[in-house]
Amino acid sequence: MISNSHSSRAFTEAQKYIPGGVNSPARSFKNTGIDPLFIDSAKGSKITDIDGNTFIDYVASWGPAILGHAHDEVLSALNETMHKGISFGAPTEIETRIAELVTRMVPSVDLVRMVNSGTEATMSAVRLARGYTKRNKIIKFEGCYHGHGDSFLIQAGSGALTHGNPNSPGVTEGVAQDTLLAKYNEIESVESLFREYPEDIAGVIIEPVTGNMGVIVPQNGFLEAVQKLCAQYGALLIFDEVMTGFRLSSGGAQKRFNITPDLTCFGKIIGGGMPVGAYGGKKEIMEHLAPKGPVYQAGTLSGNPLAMAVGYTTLHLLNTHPEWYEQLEKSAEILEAGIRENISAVGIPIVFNRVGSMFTQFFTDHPAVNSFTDVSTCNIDAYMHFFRTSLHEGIYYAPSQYEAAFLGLAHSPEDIEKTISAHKVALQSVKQELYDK
Ligand code: KE4
Repeated sequence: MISNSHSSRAFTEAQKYIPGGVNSPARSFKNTGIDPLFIDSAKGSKITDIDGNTFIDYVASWGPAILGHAHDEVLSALNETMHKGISFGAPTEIETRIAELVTRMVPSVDLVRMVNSGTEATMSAVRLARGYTKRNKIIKFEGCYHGHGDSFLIQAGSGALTHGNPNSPGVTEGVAQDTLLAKYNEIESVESLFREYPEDIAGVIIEPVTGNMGVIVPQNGFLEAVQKLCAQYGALLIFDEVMTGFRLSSGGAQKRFNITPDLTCFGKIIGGGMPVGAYGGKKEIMEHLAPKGPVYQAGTLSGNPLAMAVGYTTLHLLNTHPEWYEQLEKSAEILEAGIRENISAVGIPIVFNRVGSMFTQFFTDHPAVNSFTDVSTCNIDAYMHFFRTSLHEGIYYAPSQYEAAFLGLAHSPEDIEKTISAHKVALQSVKQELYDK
């Protein structure tokens, strides 16, 4: 076990003032058997906790840190901007620059509105879809997570799934009745909802590659079939690219899969780690937003200049270095090959899913993991033992089986080599503790 006395003390202190001692349940390390690590600093691919333990980081702030932590050019952009003031509550030109860049990187986006989180982006996109179509219902998929907006906390993934409350108390019947549930990679489940509610569905919101029940890859033609149903019934296709945006390519999953949604939600990378979300899409739809149109959405700190400076610099670097996505792909292929070699060498049942630089190791003897039902076959004890042993070996994965791991541009060949050897040690420990007994 790692030495974590300072984190434990800090956790005890935090719980006096913060519910559960954390400002987001996903970081609570619940069910891991250890107290959450309190972080002191991070640079590049490494993160260091207040006990002085340094880890190779695959959480990457849950996705934003694709450039690596505390990137020098990002820090200098922040430093330059902050001396001019922090927030004005008035438009600034950096907001226009990042908006223009987003429309260039993601061609399906004619207009984009900045908000402060992925949740705000998805909540607002759904309100816009309802206002534009004058319909009430939305379709989401079991196990997908779109933030903590009431409409989404129905069979939600990520922390809601990890902590066993996929249907959160506090969400009223009135709201829940307008959220219809489909099954990821099962197009029949979408078809039957459209047949049941042919004129009531405002939109279908989907993670084009899921990350919040672990990484699940859309199977042959699934996304295209969803898009076709949306067009057929007059519903909007909303891609939640909070996690996949600017990660799976410079234009996100929609560029990788060559699919054009009506609306796209962003978060994480678009802010480079600062609190930024955004949603955008066709001009004809987006112009229904206030002050241009009647659908209201607002925010004191939306487009905050510091956040925009960090987000713009992050996107600008990614956009001017397309070769970096090839580098990410190559690194991820090397990591995958090492992990798969360990899995067969150690001989415990694991399904490894990866798209680009996001991946999940599902501790299940199921032959494949392509659905929420498949995910439910995972051995959580095995994952948690893997997680704890990996920490001991200096590797920081998500404290949940239902999350993605993220490779970044700062992960060096040496980091990957160390990750593969640590991975083997962790698998051997899992085998010894949970399979050989
Ligand atoms: P935020 O409100 O947390 O910025 O974004 C919500 C959100 C929306 N859509 C997708 C696809 C997401 O993955 C998220 C947030 N992801 C989780 C991790 N899987 C955030 C971690 C947390 O809740 O602390």
